[in-house]
Parts: sequence; C-alpha cells; structure tokens
Amino acid sequence: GVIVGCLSAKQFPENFLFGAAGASYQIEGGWDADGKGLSMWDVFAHTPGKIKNNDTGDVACDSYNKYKEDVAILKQLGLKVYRFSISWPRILPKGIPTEINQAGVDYYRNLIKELKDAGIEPLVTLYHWDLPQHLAELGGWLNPRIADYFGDYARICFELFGDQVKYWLPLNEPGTTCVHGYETGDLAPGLPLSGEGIYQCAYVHVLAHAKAWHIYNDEFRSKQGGKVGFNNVCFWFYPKSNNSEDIEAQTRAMEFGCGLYANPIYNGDWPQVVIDRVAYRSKKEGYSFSRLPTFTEEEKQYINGTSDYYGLNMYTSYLVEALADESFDSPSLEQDLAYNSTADPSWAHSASEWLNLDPPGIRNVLNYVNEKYNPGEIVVTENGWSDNGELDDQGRVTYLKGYLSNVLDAIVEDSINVIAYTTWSLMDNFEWNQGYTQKFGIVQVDFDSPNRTRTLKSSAEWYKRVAAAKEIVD
Ligand code: PNW
Repeated sequence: GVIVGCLSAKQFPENFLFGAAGASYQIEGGWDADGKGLSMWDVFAHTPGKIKNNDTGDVACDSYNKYKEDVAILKQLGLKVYRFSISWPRILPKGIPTEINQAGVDYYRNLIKELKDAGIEPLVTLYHWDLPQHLAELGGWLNPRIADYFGDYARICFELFGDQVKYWLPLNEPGTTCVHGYETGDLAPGLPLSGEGIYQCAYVHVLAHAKAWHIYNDEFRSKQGGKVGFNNVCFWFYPKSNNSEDIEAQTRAMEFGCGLYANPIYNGDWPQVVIDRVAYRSKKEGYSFSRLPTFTEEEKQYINGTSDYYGLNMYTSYLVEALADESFDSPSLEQDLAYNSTADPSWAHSASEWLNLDPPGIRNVLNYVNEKYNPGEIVVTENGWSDNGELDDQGRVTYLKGYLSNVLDAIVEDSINVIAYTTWSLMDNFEWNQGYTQKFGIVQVDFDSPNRTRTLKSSAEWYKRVAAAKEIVD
C-alpha cells in the first residue's frame, strides 16, 4: 500500500499502560485516623527542624478522604495504571500481625474497587518508607529480623488484596532509604551512620524483598497469578573524561547505586566492584572484616532470581570524575565511592537540587538494566520533574516529552520490554524533607485550602493526549 500523509509517528505498544504514581505518607494524611499506628515518618516529621518549614504529612493531599476524586482524575486523564502504596501501620498499627486495623483494610479495598471500576490497574507498593514506629524502635532496617516482620505483613496484604492486585512492588527505592536514612540521616529514621548503616540497611532490604517474593511465589502465585517486582532508583552516570579512572568511577557509581540492591536480587550477590572496594577500604581502616555484610551461601540461593519485573525509578543523570583515596580515618560511603558528581551545565535545573534534565539518560539506564539483569519486563515506576507548582508547567512538559521519547526509543529501537510507565507524581504532595516546597504533580493541590482542591496542570492535559494517542504529541 501507499503510506498516506506524514510518516506515522512511533507508537507505544497497543497494550502499553500509561499511569501515575504516589505514596501513602506523601498523599494520604489521616496520620492518626481510625486506628492507624505511628510510622517513623510521623515521628520524624513531627520532630522540629527535620523538614522544611516543619511541614508534615498529617493532612497532605487528604487522599484518605478524597481517594474517589483521585481516581476520577486518573480516569478523566485516560490513565490505565495507578501506583500507590499501602501504609504498613494503617493495616498493622504496630507492624506486627497481632492486630489488623479494619478501617485501614477497608480504605485500601475501597480504593482498589474504585480503580477497578474505572478500568485502572492497581500497582501496589507494600512499603514506601513509612515503617511502623514500633519496628523502627526494634532497629528498623538495621535489624535482619525486619525481613521476617515484613514477610508477615506482605502475606497479610496478599491475602487481603491479592484477589484484585496483579502488580506488586514490595519495597520502594531501598537505595534512597539506605543512603538518606542510614548514611547521611536527612530522611527518616535520621541516622547518620556513615560508611556502615547503608550496607546493613541494604542487606536487610534485600532479605525483606526476597522474603516477600518467596511468600507470594509459594503461597499465592498459583491462585492469584500476579507479579512481584523489584524496585530501585537507577540514575545514569557519564564519565567526565575518557580516562580510565573516570570510567572506573562510572562503574562504581552504577554499582554502588543501582547494583548494590539489584545485583543480589538478579545475580545472587553484591556487585564484585562493591565487595572489593569496601573490603579494601575496611582493611585499611583497621577493621578485621568488611563493612559490607556477607551473604551466606543459603542466603545467596534464597535471594537470587526473586523478581518478576523491574520497577525502575529514574529521574536524572550526573557526570563523574574519579577522586584518589586520601585518608582511611573515618568510614564513609563518599570515600567508598571516590568520585565527584556534577550536572552538565547545559542541563536544565528543576526545583530539586539533585534533579536535572537529561532525557537520553533514561534510555541509557533502560539498556543498562536490561543487559545487566535481564529482567524480562520493565515498568518505569517513577519519572518526573519538580517546580514551584505553576499550572502552566512547561518545564514538566519538556521533561516528560524528552524522557518518554527515550522510553519509546528504548522499546522500538532497542527492543526493550517496557510494559508500563507511571509518572511521579499524580499530584503535588509531601516531598519528604523538602515538605511542600517542591512540586512533582501533573495535578496541582491547593495546600492552603481545607478542600485540598485539585486542578489539572498543562502537563496533565498533554499527558492525557499522549495516553490516548499512544505516541509523543506536541
Ligand atoms: C523518590 N535523591 O525519592 C521517591 O520514591 C519519591 O517518594 C519521591 O517523592 C520522588 O523520588 C521525588 O523525589 C527520591 O536525592 C528522593 O537523589 C531523593 C532522591 C532520589 C529519589
């Protein structure tokens, strides 16, 4: 036949799912409503000085009460998947299975029903940082037994919601928790355990993820037929020069960031670069053992291959320049990494100091993850841009257009099996220690109004047209 008119634009696959994402503590509010227990984020945010303007998630977007409006907006935008998280202490107030909070169960069952009735697939994160405070006091992500507690919680969620949920993500971004919660301490639980906390935290997260996957695999998969994916943030790093030191720094950046968590899940152990580097520095620092915990052979077997799809959070890129080892007098991730990272001056800046515009970075990461971990299916579970909340958010449109074009190229040109994309975020929300100062939503929320009025931004209107056309539109 004859191709009429312009060459047809590249299309996303027919069954590709466009959607949006959010997380319990960032949107729900209802921090002490109807029997919910305390999470470590309630405690952290209620501690003066931890959050910009001492903002809290006490009310946030009030999605605990307004979830029907959220679902109506998703439907109006023609989105087909919603990634949300379950608040562990809303289901289990103390994090332990002795008491199940029925009001919490009802909330999520109602939300899921509302979504399904609107033809929207729920993609459910079991844990997006709001650890029950009781478990934080038991040692949180430094205590390997948290993996067992998490397993009990996961089982309860599979039992309660698994008839309706086909896409699960046990954990959100262990990388961010372990660095910011247990290395620098600027996110909950706020423990600056430089050079040590991060590795113990990574170890416990890997065990917890694997436990949830095995429980699903052994007890639920045959009757529920869903998928349990692994989630982590992977940014892209370019070597600042072609010299071998900078290329090695690029490898360290990828392996200590993405690989520290993904390699155990997909390949059964820490990345070799990380094992060697932390052992080397630990020895020089005078330790008789490595600061990086060792997996037993049994654990290696247990963790290996425990993911049905890769849930990729990807936002930005950096240039890295190697640094030489100088001292061995205080352990730190920074010295284990031994590089300087900067943004290319040509990249546009968001309202978040760590987030700059480099659209090809996501295609690079998709290729990297696909080659290194061979994950089968990939869902881009977070990708988005922050600004000051303006309704005509052209910066966000530019960002999403660039990144989605690269996702499409990864699918069409590189044959990578990306099946869905959930932009961060559906709504402006509580941006952790930045409070309400950085806005990621395609929908604006008026935090000055008790109604928490929602208003579509330009990016939402644009995204709606993309989801309908299944191609990148102007
Ligand atoms: C992710 N960094 O966090 C989280 O999963 C979301 O809850 C969060 O709102 C979103 O990204 C936007 O920040 C990150 O400093 C927080 O590199 C900080 C960083 C990365 C991811």
